[in-house]
Amino acid sequence: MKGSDLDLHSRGQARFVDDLPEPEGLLHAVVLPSPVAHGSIKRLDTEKARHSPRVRAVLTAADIPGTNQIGTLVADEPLLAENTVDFVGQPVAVVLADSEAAARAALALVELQTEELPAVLDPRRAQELGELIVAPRTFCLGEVEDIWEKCAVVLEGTVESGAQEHLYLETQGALALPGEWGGVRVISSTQSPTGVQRVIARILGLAMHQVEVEVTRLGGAFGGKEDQATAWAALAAFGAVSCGAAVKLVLHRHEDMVYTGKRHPYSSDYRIGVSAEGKVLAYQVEFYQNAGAAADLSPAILERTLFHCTGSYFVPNVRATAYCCRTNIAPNTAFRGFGGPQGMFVIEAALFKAAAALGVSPAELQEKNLLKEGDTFPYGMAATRCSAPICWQEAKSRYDYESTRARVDAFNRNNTLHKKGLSLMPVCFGISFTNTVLNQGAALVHVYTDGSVSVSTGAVEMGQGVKYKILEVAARVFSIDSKRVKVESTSTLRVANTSPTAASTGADLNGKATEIACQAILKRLKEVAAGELEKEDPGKVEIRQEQILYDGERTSLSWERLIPRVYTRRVNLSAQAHYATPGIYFDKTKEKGEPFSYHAYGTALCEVTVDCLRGTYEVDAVSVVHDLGPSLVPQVDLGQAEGGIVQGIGWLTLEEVLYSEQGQLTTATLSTYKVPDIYHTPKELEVHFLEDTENPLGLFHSKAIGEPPLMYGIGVYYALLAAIQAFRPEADLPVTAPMTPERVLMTLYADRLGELRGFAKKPRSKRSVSP
Ligand code: LUZ
Ligand code: MOS
Repeated sequence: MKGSDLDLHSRGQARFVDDLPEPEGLLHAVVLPSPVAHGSIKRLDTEKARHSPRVRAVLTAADIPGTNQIGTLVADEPLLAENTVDFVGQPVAVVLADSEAAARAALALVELQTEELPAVLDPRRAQELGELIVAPRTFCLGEVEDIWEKCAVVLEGTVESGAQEHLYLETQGALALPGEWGGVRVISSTQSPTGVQRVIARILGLAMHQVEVEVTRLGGAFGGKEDQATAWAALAAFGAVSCGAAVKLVLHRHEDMVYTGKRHPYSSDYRIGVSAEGKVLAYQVEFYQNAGAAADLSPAILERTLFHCTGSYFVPNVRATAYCCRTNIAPNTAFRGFGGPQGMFVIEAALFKAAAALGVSPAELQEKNLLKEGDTFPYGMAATRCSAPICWQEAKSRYDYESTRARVDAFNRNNTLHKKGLSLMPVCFGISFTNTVLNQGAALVHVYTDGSVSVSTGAVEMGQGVKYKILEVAARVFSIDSKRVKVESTSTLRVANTSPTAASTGADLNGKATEIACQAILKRLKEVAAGELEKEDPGKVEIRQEQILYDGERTSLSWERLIPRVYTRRVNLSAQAHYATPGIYFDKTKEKGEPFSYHAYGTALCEVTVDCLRGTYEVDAVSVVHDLGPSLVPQVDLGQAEGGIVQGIGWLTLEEVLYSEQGQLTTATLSTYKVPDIYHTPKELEVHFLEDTENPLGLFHSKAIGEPPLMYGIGVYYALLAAIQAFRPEADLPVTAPMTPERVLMTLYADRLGELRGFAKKPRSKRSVSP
């Protein structure tokens, strides 16, 4: 797309926080991290560091002028540690110097003594100890207890899913510039400008109007900057106001990996009951979420797990309980899917196991229980415009499921050292913030006298392309060339009270607000045009491709000629608009409501080949049918779908986050943490957007795309499990992710590990535990 951010990226001209021209007198901030997972602070002496060359200040909690609190949902997280440290990497002090090297050199001079306290890393252990961040939540539908004995098969199992590092290309960072009257302007790499603004105001004891936060673009976020960009921006602002100088704080990759939270690991127990005909009659599940040392967004993420605990299926009797477990690792946070993937992963395990017990394929069981129009979710909402069955059938026919099945089965009969696995993975994902209040967006649109258009919204561009959707909205409403439109940076001065750009809602909420603002201006343009043309009825004026029509006939007016006339007549060429998603609500006392505006649906067919001698594997194909409605910008939607799929595959296959027993992250480098590269993307990756569908609740009838495709990656996990099952048909395979080649190998030979030298018998090695 010419003239787009992509153009700037490929030329290296896109500016991120660390690329901004450095202001005069800039100070560099570096953070002193807690070296231990849990301890009480016995001594914190900054004297020597303060007197280190070129150091301007060393700030600790004691220097904070306002309230030392950054918690968004629960007030349980200090910006700088106060009496205890609760995870390795927790910020304890910040050093400000006129060079980064000087600041780093001074770090070693800060004297920090802690007395170690017992660290808990395992969420189940935390739950036993009563270390819950919020009270457990339970979603119920029907009554599971009466049902078990009516089932032909009742199975129980445990499922483990791992953490995931966001690995945005641009690490966390901010540049803070002190302003007049004690205020501050901050350029932050955040998904949540208002969240950053609110916390800075609190930390510094300022009114929010004293704090401006601006975001041009982020080099990726994936949820990692929904809540966790805040601390770094607040530290920079704190430094800037304390020293009266510009302050830059940008984390190094290694620091970013250690200091910031990740996707939550979950440990879960399920019980599933299925009739002889293959209908799931009851499902019970307990989720133990490893929240880390502070709430961050964990309670909301926990809630989204419950909302997605039955995946794309209708289950008449459900009891799902979730525990938000406090542990001594960095607070885990939002990550594309926001707990939904963890919930869906478990029901797929239950179906996989139940299918084996019934002697049918998982696909047969999945299909029999697939959501259809009018089915009720455990939270009481009914599935409407439910395209789950259409996507499922379309995926099966478009990608020749039956013949692929036959080919895979034949391959497995004819090969002993290679096995193929096939899976179908339906996705159903609720669109809206589950916290109803966040479902609002706003826009500010200006038309300049030369006919160019400036659009500001609450949406943050993080590489996902929301900017092109908003640009398209303005161009469509005005019917002008998109080259006339510019989508501006996101600033709390231009658009206030923004929700984070998250929950796949950025384009829906802010695009709708843009549409409303443009419509308001358009109405005025039509009135002026009618006047200029000496016609009666502004309703008969139309703009089509920059030409002004009256009653369908071309007139002498064009966009370029009309706009200056509007100005001359002293009519407002600007509009501000607000959009709030209608109809949604949720009653937490009953755990029932209609929390989502709509659901996104689709199905993936996944095929893998496992080398059963080595444990290595290839993802042969991921072929998707996805219901998107009419796409607003197809390249953007395809980019989101492909990226999400590969990221989902990475979560459950390659990406393994490990901590030592002392709570040190042992996978804090790119040599120990593997993300998918081009060689690990599926050899064939096809995404077909369902045609002829409409979503009256979405932006120009389209559907949100940011998160749902990630969950197709779950299908690759179960394809791998199917391949292993083909090698060991009798085994009861553990469901533990990520399914790294190492784990594949261990699972292939789990019954013979004693014979194989070099492998520990215990599935968890001594040095590393995965919480
Ligand atoms: N953030 C949030 C999210 O605050 N609430 C949500 O429901 C959500 N869902 C997905 C991603 N981020
Ligand atoms: Mo998010 S997981 O920031 O939509």
